Amino acid sequence: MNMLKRYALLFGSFFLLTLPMAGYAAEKRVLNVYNWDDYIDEQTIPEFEKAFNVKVNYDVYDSNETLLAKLQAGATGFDVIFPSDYMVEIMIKLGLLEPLDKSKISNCATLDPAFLNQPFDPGNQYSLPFAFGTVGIGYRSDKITKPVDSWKVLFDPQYEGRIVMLDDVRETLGVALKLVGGSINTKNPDELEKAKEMILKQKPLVKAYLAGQAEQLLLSGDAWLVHNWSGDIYRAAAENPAIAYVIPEEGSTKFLDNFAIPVSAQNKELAHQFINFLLQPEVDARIHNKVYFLSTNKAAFPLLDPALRATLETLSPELLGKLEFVQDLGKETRFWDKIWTEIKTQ
Ligand code: SPD
Repeated sequence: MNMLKRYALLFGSFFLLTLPMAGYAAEKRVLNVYNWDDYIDEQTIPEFEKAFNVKVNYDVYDSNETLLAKLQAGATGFDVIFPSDYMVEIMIKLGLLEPLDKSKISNCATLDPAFLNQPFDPGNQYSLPFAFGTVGIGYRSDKITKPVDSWKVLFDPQYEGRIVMLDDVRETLGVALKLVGGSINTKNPDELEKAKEMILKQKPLVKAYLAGQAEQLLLSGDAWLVHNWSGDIYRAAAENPAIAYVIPEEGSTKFLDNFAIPVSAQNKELAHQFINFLLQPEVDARIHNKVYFLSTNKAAFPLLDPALRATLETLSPELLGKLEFVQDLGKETRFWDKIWTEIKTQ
């Protein structure tokens, strides 16, 4: 065999040997993330993909109930999800969440203890806090000249066609419950019936029930009064100073959205790495500066925009005392769902 043939043989065998490895390397690991609408900045996913040489499929939902329905329908694709407080509790009870291995999430040390160990997940066995917010009214101060300080304004016929309510069973019935003096976590059928009647009476005034993108209607001027999550309104207010956010005097809800890994996740190792990556203070601050919900990360707090930090100062102890977490209602949830379906279909 001459020298040339020997080299050709050697090169050929090397090529054949490395082919399967190259194929393996080309097949990237995939992480499927399912998050709330408008809950991340543009940089974090590409940075994570690059740092871990993986592909992230990122999809969004607009209610806890949609997320739950997907998981219950047997969706096995999600690796990281972001359920709120009461939904964490429901998912734990249904056996839908994987216990978190904190040894793989060293950045959880940066979390503010005030947001840890909540009643919906004592000891944070299944979830870690990601964002904190409130529910209130976003409004156009250039169109509404009266003071906006009560939920009653959302029932004023003067604003017919300019009102948007959250497409959220717990929040929208919760508004009516606050007005009839009930708790947003009531199981009392009489209170619920009264709340249903109020929301049905309000329905002809409502432009839309929306959970995502409602702030766009406020920005365009198509809606003047929007029942919504705090951060979504604060983002719109940063674009148009005529937009304001208020928590009505009757009180409202507060929420904590959390990282969690479904028990059916296909890539739990990478899911832990993703949570750890997002919990880096610089990454966390960048996300929250973009989405304008409050960070639960103590180390990220000094890196937040002063205007975002100032939104926390609006929550006086008196106001905080008027805010409730939505709680799991157990079997009674079905009465709420039945009423909500009646409202939406009438
Ligand atoms: N656009 C992000 C909205 C996040 C809202 N999560 C709130 C859940 C309240 N139960």
